[in-house]
Amino acid sequence: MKTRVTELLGIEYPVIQGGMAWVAEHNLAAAVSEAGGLGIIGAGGAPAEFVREQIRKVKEVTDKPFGVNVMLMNPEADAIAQVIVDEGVKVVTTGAGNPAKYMEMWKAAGVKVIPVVASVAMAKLMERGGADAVVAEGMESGGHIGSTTTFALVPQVVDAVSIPVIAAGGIADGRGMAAAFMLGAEAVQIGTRFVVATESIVHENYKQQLIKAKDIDSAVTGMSTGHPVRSIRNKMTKEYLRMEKEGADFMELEKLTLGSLRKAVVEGDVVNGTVMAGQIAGLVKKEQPCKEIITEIVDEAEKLMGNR
Ligand code: TUI
Repeated sequence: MKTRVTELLGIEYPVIQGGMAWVAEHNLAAAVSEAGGLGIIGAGGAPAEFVREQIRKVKEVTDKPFGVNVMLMNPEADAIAQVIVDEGVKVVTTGAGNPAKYMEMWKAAGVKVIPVVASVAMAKLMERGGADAVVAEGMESGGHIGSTTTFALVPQVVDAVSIPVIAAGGIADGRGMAAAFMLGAEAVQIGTRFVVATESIVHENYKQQLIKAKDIDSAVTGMSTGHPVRSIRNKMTKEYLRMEKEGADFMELEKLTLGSLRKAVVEGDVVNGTVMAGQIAGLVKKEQPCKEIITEIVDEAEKLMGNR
């Protein structure tokens, strides 16, 4: 399954792990890279020095390529951008904003830059700015989302840019991967299925919540604040949506979700915490090692695409 993305990144399979805040730490990233995909450390809202330690820990266990995701709303994004250069990280993905101001320093350091985008306009802007590829992420995804579905977004982005496109949002098996390739994608980014990987350090309650989730069990909060976030419906999302309907202001809503992702991922509070997950959670049925997840997905996709 060689594509421009496997060539660009020097990886065996065109499977990239989502840069999920709190979830995508060194154990998961190293396991995905060791399995032949591209593991990603999700910097999320973490301090720059924490990200540096995570990078060093991945390097201790694997020589394979891995990347770092910079969540651009992090107040420490500038410092993290520098840590990436200092530590010789080869691949960066970005989310929740426009990485233009870091492009020059990253390109000068030989870092491959792959912004996550949710629109054609943003994809074109990133290509003009020197991006090596883009992740086109549909609103089926967990976490911070745009408003277009993967099925509509990916082919439109593919037609609009000449750099490789990586599809994300609603992909968790070989059927999804094959479908993404039919739309013109040259790799897939997968989040939700890796959350329940054996190597994922996410609290057991969080994993079970995803494993038992059905197709309609997620909700999108934050539409009114301009920061829509998809997570599994629970007491927190119900309260949030009720407050939004009543016209609560930004600060009031912020209070409800401050530290709430950590609460779910680390403490296992899946009632009051934010259990970010994609709409595809209903397809994710069991915990498996990253190697098994990747092999299963790639084998199934290859069969469907008639490669073997
Ligand atoms: O970034 C993500 N997903 C995320 S980030 C995150 S951490 C967080 N936690 C609570 C509230 C908000 C964030 C959890 N999940 N995906 C990539 C993505 N990027 N989706 C959408 C976008 C995006 C949105 C607007 C990219 C660019 C953009 O442009 C804005 C601009 O500056 O023009």
